[in-house]
Amino acid sequence: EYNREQLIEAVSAQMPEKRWTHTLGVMETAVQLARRYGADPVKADLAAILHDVSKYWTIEKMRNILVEHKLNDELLLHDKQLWHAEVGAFTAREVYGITDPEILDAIRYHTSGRVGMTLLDKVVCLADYIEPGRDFPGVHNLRELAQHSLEGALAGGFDSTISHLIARKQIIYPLTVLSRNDLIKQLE
Ligand code: DGI
Ligand code: FE
Ligand code: FE
Ligand code: FE
Repeated sequence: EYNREQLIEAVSAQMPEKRWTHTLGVMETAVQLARRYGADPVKADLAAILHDVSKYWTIEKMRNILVEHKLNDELLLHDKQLWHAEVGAFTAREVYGITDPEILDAIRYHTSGRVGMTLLDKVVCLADYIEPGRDFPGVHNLRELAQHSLEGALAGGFDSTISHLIARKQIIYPLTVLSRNDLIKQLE
């Protein structure tokens, strides 16, 4: 069993310093958003600590875990950038002993989102977009929007990802689009 300090030590050792700084930003922002919107800040903090734990693992290691443990195999047909979320949730459970399904799902869906995102899913996914170290076109606007609309800001985050992928002629994982559409519906 890992306490919070041990978890931080173990997770930070698996990524370059810059990615750990990003993780610290996601932790801070996720806790703030959780307080604002009524999610559990302790769960938000834990999900944030672990969300990118597998981000710098080799493609082979991630592929092996996805195949060997029969995790979402549709992911294997899509961009490797998507794999660390599913592998991260698996690792949080199997290596770090996280059993809370809400925390595991927030890690699992932090990149693609999903239809019917929980409050915790939204908080972690939005924190990943707007943490203080992020810099992409429109991020200032999203930070403002995040003060009063969780779904509005998150939909804006997905719009930015999708626009970026389209501009670069990349394949969009269908769940990313479904998640974005679901958030737009929630805003109507
Ligand atoms: O891990 P982070 O960089 O903090 O952020 P993330 O997990 O939200 O996104 C990781 C990468 O995944 C990012 O470069 C954008 C990419 N991505 C997100 N959705 C899709 C995607 N790539 C493809 N090809 N398709 C998607 O739907
Ligand atoms: Fe990520
Ligand atoms: Fe994200
Ligand atoms: Fe991240």
